[in-house]
Amino acid sequence: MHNKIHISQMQSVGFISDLHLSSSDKEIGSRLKHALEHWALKLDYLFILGDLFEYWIGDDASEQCGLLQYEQLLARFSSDNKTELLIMHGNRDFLLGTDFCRRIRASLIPDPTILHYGDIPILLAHGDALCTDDHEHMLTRAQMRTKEWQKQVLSKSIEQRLAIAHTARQQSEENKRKKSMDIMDVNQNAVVKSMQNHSCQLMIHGHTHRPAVHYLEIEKKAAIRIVLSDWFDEPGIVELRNNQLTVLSSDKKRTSINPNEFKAPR
Ligand SMILES: [Mn+2]
Repeated sequence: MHNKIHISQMQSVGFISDLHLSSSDKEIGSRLKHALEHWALKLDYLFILGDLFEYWIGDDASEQCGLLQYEQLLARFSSDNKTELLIMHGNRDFLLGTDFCRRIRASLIPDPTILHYGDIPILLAHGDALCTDDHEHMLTRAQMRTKEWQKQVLSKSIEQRLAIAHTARQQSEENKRKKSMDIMDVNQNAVVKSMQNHSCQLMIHGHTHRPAVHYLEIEKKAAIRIVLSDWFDEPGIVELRNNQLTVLSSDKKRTSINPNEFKAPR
């Protein structure tokens, strides 16, 4: 998996994340179908920056989890259109694997990935790795991302894995109630460090479900962090086209950003 992607400024890119598709929610599925058929088909690249699914227990279990419908929707989209699909793991669907990606003709990209839009580097991440104040999440995350843990879990039966996912989701809901809002947001220092490490003045991520455009200063230069919206009420979409970044925020206002103002510091 390469963490650098180069594209020209002539090309168009879409960014989405946090759809949390599940068998029980048909509305987000229709929202995705509509977005694919009316918006995404006009793009050169569509980046899905994590948590496409509410949970994913292995590429062999999508039918049992009632997720085959979405898989087929994405597979059809890929075969009917020239848009390239790129998928990043979220903290819910980090078990998405190469089989799934082959079936929907997508490329799995690492978290983080640097998208070079001409000479503008854009840092793409799911966002949960930046929530460093949530020590519990960071510990679980580190454990679950090891090859050993994943191998062990994937060797269990689908029924056993479903039970594990069920418990994990219950625990996550309980933790969310107990933890303060601040703890579950990104840590500012972690954001700045990550952007500095990758020499990016522009970042796009999801995960926190707090859509916003944050202006900051890094290396004494203007920097910007765009947080993608979830899809619970409506599609959260960011588009990069003709040297213009457009955020369709949850209150339906469009924010336009000139990415050239956020070139690399050096
Ligand atoms: Mn997430």
